Parts: sequence; structure tokens; C-alpha cells
Amino acid sequence: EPLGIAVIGTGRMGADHVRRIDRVISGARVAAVVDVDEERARTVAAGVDGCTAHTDADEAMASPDVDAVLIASSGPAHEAALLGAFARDLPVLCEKPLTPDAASALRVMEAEQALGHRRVQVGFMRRYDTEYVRLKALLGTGQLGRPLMLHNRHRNVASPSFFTSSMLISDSVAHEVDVTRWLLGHEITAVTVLRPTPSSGAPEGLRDPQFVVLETDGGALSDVEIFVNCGFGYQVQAEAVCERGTARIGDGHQLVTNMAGRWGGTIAQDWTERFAQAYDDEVQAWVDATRRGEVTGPSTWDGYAAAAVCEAGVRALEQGGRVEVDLADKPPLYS
Ligand code: NAD
Ligand code: ISE
Repeated sequence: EPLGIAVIGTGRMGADHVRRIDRVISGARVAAVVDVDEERARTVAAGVDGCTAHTDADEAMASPDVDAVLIASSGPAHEAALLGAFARDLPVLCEKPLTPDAASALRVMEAEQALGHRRVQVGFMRRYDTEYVRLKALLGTGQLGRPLMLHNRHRNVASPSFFTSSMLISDSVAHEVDVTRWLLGHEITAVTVLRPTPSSGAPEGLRDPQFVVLETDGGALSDVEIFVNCGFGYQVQAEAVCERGTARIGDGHQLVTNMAGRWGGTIAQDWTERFAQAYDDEVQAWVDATRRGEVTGPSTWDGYAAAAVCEAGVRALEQGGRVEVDLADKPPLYS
């Protein structure tokens, strides 16, 4: 029997996950979709055999056909959906960010602890990208020595109209926060955000780009250029500088052409293109683990830690200077 999944939120990511579950991965089917926009939910459900459309997540989760929940609604809607899934003890794959701030992430973490077992995989899908996986494996061999610094670049073609200056941190740099914690196995202790004069290509009032410095409890530094209106492409790059060498991913050189006195290639235009393989492997890993009765991948603790670091980052953006991260103790459930 395939795992029956309810997908909550059928916007850009939700609709793509529905397509992925329906047509790409194995062992699961989309049993229900939910969106506050009824028309959107109906349109997406119409393309999937045996899928029902709902505007109320609880109603969908109550269906006997639903065994697990994929949350892809907007960040502020995640907490209610997570608590609803916990009430029915359903396994969850929750898109990043777990929740938009540390207090709500802490509430979710407390609710999961009250269940007594992990139920959530957080959608930090870069952990499933083959390039990041190879970088982590290389660092793990110790051949390069101890990592000293990470240099990250995160560029989007254009930001959506609702994007605010703090979302460059909480929505975008959230990925580098997770990648830094995961690659290094360190917690982030302090954040500094530097702000060059905004690009004339950015919407009026948006502080874009920003330069973020993360300090870790292992004594490493991780810097992030975040530029969400670069105009030319979607680029995510990372370089680890270690004691005996460096390693870099994200150059996107799978195909290099030579023509008319020039060499070159194409640049992905958005995350669905650049990280297609990562999303496929992330959702397949979640389905496989769920069918085995296990929970793997980024945890609620990882979602909470990212939220706490991003909250410090937003304060650093607003007030300037270096802001220390206020992190709760790690509960035994996540160790
Ligand atoms: P979107 O605005 O396209 O879609 C969000 C959908 O959620 C909309 O259809 C909206 O009507 C619906 N919605 C809002 N509140 C709801 C509620 N209470 N119940 C049900 N539906 C509700 O946004 P998106 O770009 O698809 O982003 C969705 C999530 O995915 C966000 O958490 C975002 O951060 C995340 N995301 C992750 C990645 C990644 O690389 N992993 C990329 C983009 C977005
Ligand atoms: C978006 O929500 C994502 O998660 C993308 O991966 C990221 O590149 C983008 O900046 C975010 O807004």
C-alpha cells in the first residue's frame, strides 16, 4: 500500500511536491491537498487520481486515506499545521522554515517532545543535494584538515513582491545557517550583518544584497553573500577553507560549450531547477523512512536552531553590530 500523503499548501512548492509524489518518487500517493485558496486546491487535486481537495487541514488529516503530511504552506501557517499533525500523531515533512521565529519553533519542539518521539523532517533539502553531500563526505574524511571558514554565495534572480529585508535572512540565509551547522557539526553562536548600498535593481527600500558572518562554537567562520535580485540567475555556491586545502561546490559547470570565440554554459534560473535532484531525494528519503516507521533527516531541533540564528540575524540587520544567538539546551529527544 502506498503511503497516503496530504499536501498542505498548493502554491509553487506544494504543487511541485504534488507532481513529484504523483510522478517521480515511489511508495507514496497524494491522497489530499489543502489550500486556503479553494480554487488552487481544486485545480491541483484535479490532476491527481483519487485526490480530494480541502480548505481545512484538519478535515484532510482526519481522512482515513491520509497517513502522513507534507506542509508547504507559507511559513506563518506551519505551526498550526504541525500541531494539527501531532494531534493525530502523523509523520510530517515540513518545508523550511520550520516556523518564522524562535518562540514558535520552541513551542513546536515542546509539542513533539510531549508526543515522546520524533515526527518531523524539516525541508532543509540542501542536505540531499549531491554536491553538498560530496562536500560533507570529503570534510568527514579529514583529508583537508579542520575546516576554518566557509564562503557561501546565495543569489536569486528576483525577489517576490512580499519579500522584506529581514526575509533575506529568515527565508534565504536560513539555508546557509542549516548548511553551516550540518557541514561543520557546530552550533552558530553569533551573527553580524553588513549592508552595502542596495542594488538599484532591488525593489525600493529592500536591503539587498547583505553580507552575513556566522560564528560557530567550533571556532569557525561562515560568511554568506545573499543577493536576491541579482537578475542573471539562481546561484548557490559554497567553499570550505580547511587547514590543508579547500573544496568548492555550486559552479554549475556540468556542460561547458565552446563556440564563436567564447566558452560558457547556462545558469539555472530558480531553485526548482538547481535543486530538482535534492527535492526528489529529500521526499523519497522521507517516504522510505516513514514506511519503515523511522524519522530521519533534519529534525525539529535543526528547525529551531535555524530559527534562533535567523532571529539573531534579523536583530543584527536592524540594529547593526554583532548579535549573540540565544539557544535553548538541546533536548535528549534530538541527541
Ligand atoms: P506560495 O505562496 O507559492 O504558496 C503557499 C501556499 O500556501 C499558497 O497557495 C497559500 O494560499 C497557501 N496557504 C497559506 N496559508 C495556508 C493555510 N493556513 N492552510 C493551507 N494553505 C495555506 O509559497 P511557496 O514559494 O510555495 O513557499 C511555501 C513554503 O515552501 C514556504 O515555507 C517557503 O519558505 C518554502 N520554500 C522552500 C524552498 C526550498 O528551497 N526548500 C523554496 C521555496 C519555498
Ligand atoms: C526560498 O524560500 C527558498 O527556500 C530558496 O531556496 C531560496 O533560494 C530563496 O531565497 C527563498 O526565498
